[in-house]
Amino acid sequence: MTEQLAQLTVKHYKSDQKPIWCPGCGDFAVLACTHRALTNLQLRPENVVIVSGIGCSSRIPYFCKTYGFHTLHGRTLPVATGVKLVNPDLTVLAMAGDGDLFSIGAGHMPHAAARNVSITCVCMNNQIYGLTKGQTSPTSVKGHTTKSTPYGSISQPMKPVLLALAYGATFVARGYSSKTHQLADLIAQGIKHKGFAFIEVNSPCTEFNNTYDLLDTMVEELPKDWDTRDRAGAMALASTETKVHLGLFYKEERPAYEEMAKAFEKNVNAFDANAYLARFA
Ligand SMILES: Cc1ncc(C[n+]2csc(CCOP(=O)(O)OP(=O)(O)O)c2C)c(N)n1
Ligand code: SF4
Repeated sequence: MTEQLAQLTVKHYKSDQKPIWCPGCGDFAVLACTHRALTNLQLRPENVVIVSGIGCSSRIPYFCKTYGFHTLHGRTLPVATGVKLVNPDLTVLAMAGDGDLFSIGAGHMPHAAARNVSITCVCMNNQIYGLTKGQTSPTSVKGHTTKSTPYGSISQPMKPVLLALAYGATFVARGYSSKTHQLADLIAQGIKHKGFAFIEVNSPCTEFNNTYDLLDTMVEELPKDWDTRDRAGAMALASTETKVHLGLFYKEERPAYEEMAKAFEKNVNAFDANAYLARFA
């Protein structure tokens, strides 16, 4: 007789740790939406791993009653990739800040996306380094004045959605902490997606870069008839947009890395190392 599993509710995914973010921090909404997405998908908490780096946003695993891995600054994606490859049955989320993913960890995004490992990567973009008290990050706007750029940032801001598309991610979306229904839905879609799913979330830092009022005037839904199969069109929009478009930019079905690696396993097991090395003797 198959055991009937109890219906899971949000409380099954919430840990007993109280988030210690500042009041109004956008990351509260990302956490709530993650709980909601997992609940909507009825994923068993013991089959979910949330991997993070270092940063305010990277505290997320503490507040989830799933498995969690608070790793090193910038190393979110390689650790998440390892977890997924060792046990492809697990649902793996990689959740980190814009600094973690696009400064010190920037070398990992292209590989995770090109390989198409089934990881849901959520970038909590507050356009600042929150944890270290508000320095300029790779996504800070030009002219942004912080302790690290007292005369204003002179760099062009990186565009996470554009980069994810250019790197070959097969699911690319953007949400906003103030639009929680949409955000929970995008995270759930990302989890269901086979392959690398990237979701940029505009998640304001109320302490060092409170952009809620500005974002409220800038966000706009992608057009209803938006073609989510058009990578070039999505890249054109992401590189030229003056609004902050929300929704699913792009989605494509492509074999996932963990599946391809599995198919390769039998060759590895049949591999005769001695015979191979003898060829070079
Ligand atoms: C190897 C290493 N370099 C630098 C730091 C210092 N550091 C900790 S968090 C952080 C940046 C945080 O910004 P972000 O990743 O955007 O996350 P947020 O705090 O804004 O959520 C930095 C530079 C570190 N912990 N480890
Ligand atoms: S410093 Fe900013 S990012 Fe960090 S918890 Fe406070 S509001 Fe959130």
